[in-house]
Amino acid sequence: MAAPGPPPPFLAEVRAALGPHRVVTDPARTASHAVDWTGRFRASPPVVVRPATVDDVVAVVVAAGAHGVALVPQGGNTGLVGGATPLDGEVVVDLRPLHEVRDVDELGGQLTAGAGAPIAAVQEAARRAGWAYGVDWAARDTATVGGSVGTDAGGLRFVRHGSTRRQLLGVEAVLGTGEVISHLARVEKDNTGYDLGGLLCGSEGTLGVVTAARLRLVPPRPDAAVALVGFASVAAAVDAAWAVRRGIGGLEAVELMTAAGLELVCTVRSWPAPLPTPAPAVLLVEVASAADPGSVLAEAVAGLDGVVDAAVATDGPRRAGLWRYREAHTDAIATLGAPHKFDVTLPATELAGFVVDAPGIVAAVAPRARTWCFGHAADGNVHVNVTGLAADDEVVAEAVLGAVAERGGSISAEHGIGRAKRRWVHLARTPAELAAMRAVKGALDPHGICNPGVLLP
Ligand code: 2HG
Ligand code: ZN
Repeated sequence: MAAPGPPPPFLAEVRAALGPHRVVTDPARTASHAVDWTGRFRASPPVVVRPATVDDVVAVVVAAGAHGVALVPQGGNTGLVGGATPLDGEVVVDLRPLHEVRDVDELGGQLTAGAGAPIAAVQEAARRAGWAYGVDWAARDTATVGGSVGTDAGGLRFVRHGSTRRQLLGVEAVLGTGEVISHLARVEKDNTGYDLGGLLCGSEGTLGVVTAARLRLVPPRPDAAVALVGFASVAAAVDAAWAVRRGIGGLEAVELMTAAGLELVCTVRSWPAPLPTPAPAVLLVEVASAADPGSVLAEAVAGLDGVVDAAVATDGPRRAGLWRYREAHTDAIATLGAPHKFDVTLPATELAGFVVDAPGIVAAVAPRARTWCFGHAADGNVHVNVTGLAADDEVVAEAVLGAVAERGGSISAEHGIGRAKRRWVHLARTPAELAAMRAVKGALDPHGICNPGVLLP
């Protein structure tokens, strides 16, 4: 049965404040907001509000508090854990109209981006100012700053720059109370009290609606080299990721792929195999050192154990040509049906064993499912994707997340908890930690209207 929609007085108040065209109820126009990127989480077409200003967001939150209407903030809707899907009849707050990138500080390397700005727009604004933005992933053209802050997105360059939280100098947000906190100051070093931006980062919309972020930029590194390195075993590739992390200065990325994933990508895209010699696992390594990164990389690869083949690219198009094998994984896997996604992190000593064991852990409880492992090897973060499961299957999550916890890992590296992993949060946080989170939520979202279906069990 479809969840009931928001009460008419709420709609009337929001229409009066935002203008009627900013409250969309036509199912033909709202259906795309009802399903997450994977297609696994599907709701009835929701009511979608499209605030154009921070005051609009305040009006929505205040009306929601008064009428007990739950809200789900949404940006590019590229999330992978059902964290922005209105499964319980929540009103979707579409933040894409707030997409302005402004107040670029060319000298200090900072800018302010509206929650609806795509990551690629931030990267482009940074480039025009002579800087770069340190967070990047394949969905960059669609994924937004608000979603990146909401999930504390990590991405492909975490090993170099850390996750979104590390880029965040402050946020502007409408808390669940309806109050606006705005810290978009231009200073970089500032330890005045609680880090409210850091707290909202990764809170998945459960404390308020982030409307803008002040972001730190990083020096550009146009001279880079990328290597694809084939290894004789998955364990050798993972071990090499740690050796690379310790041994190479100027490391930008270390990405793990397996033979199965690469074969799927090549089949779906009709691409040739990336390396002439077949290898059970391949690492993509990017280096951007000041002098001659190609030589630095070639020398480092020559010193690694278990290498069966390697290709190094230094010019932009060939580097992009190697990267596309990694970036195409998510889309290629999606062609097999809605995947279940587990973005887990393992301690360094456990990563290789876990990646080797993962297909067996899945097969033991779901013999017909297929398991795809890839990810950010030098962060200890592997993406375990499982296809061929019913949307509501929980047996595989229980097995995979349980195995991760047993090995001292975390069940959420960068996609957030959302709906998909909510039942298993206790594997990664103690009762005292969860109680502290609930206390924070109670203070900042006293009416319980901010994305109540996610994160906290
Ligand atoms: C990536 O690293 C993203 O490409 C998506 O985090 C991972 O599709 C996935 O599971
Ligand atoms: Zn990732």
